[in-house]
Amino acid sequence: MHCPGFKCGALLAMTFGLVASQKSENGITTGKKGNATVVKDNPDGVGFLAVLPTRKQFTPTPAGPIQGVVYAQTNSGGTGVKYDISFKNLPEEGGPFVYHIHQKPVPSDGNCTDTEAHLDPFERGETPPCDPDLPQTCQVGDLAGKHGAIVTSKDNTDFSESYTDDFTATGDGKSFIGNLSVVIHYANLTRIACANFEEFDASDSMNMMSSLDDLLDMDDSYDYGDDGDDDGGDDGGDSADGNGMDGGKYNDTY
Ligand SMILES: *[C@@H]1O[C@H](CO)[C@@H](O)[C@H](O)[C@H]1NC(C)=O
Ligand SMILES: *[C@@H]1O[C@H](CO)[C@@H](O)[C@H](O)[C@H]1NC(C)=O
Ligand SMILES: *[C@@H]1O[C@H](CO)[C@@H](O)[C@H](O)[C@H]1NC(C)=O
Ligand SMILES: *[C@@H]1O[C@H](CO)[C@@H](O)[C@H](O)[C@H]1NC(C)=O
Ligand SMILES: [Cu+2]
Repeated sequence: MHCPGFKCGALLAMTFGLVASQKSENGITTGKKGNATVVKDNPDGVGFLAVLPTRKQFTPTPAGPIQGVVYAQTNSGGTGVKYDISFKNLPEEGGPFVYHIHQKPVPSDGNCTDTEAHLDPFERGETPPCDPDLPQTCQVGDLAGKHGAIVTSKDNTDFSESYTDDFTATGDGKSFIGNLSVVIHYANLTRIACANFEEFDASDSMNMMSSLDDLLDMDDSYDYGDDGDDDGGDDGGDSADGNGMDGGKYNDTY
């Protein structure tokens, strides 16, 4: 093809725009940077633990803070990451609850909004929702989308699950989770609670799922009964800035 330089540039930009579009020909939505890649070189023996704050949470829920851990460790053989998840005291209503790895850590004031959007290095975006049958087309951080949302009932407000996710990384790289955070949301996406991953070695002894209770016991300040029988609101008095976090104000869209 023959054309003056600046026109070729425009043509190239248009072509690139088309190639980089999120829709593939068969109607499957993928990231602007393609499908997520399977991470095969996760370093042996590396694990990260996120522990939800036991005394208060970003958006107060009627029964008091969700207690829980997400433990993420290199899967055997180095391909993918094994997740062991246990949440207790989820709200009875407002689900199915979703949870994700977000792209920023939680700041020291515990503000879940500041974790920003999901870990999404392939720029896949929010819509349409993740198809769990094609996890490589989903946002890397969309754990609930790929592995299932959380359903609770009056009789069961606990959740535990283990699975392997092939697309997250415990070593360096764009899908690295180690300095990031986990956020739990109501079905309407309001952020309820969040926690940072911290490096944690459980390879010696612990079975993470059975150690949740031990972990919570280790926190001497754990005493959620105090808040459980009040009006369910955040009683500003235990908030350092007296500013009380009112969940209704944070209608985040991630
Ligand atoms: C992404 O994966 C889907 C499902 O396997 C496939 O149809 C699509 O062509 C892939 N897209 C890219 C850009 O590799
Ligand atoms: C989101 O859902 C929760 C639980 O049902 C509710 O309390 C809250 O008001 C809802 N927020 C919005 C913005 O709809
Ligand atoms: C998180 O780690 C990645 C990879 O090491 C690095 O590129 C990124 O800057 C880190 N982000 C923060 C907020 O520390
Ligand atoms: C949390 O952070 C957001 C965004 O930075 C801010 O608008 C909001 O006021 C903060 N909430 C609290 C309770 O500090
Ligand atoms: Cu999220």
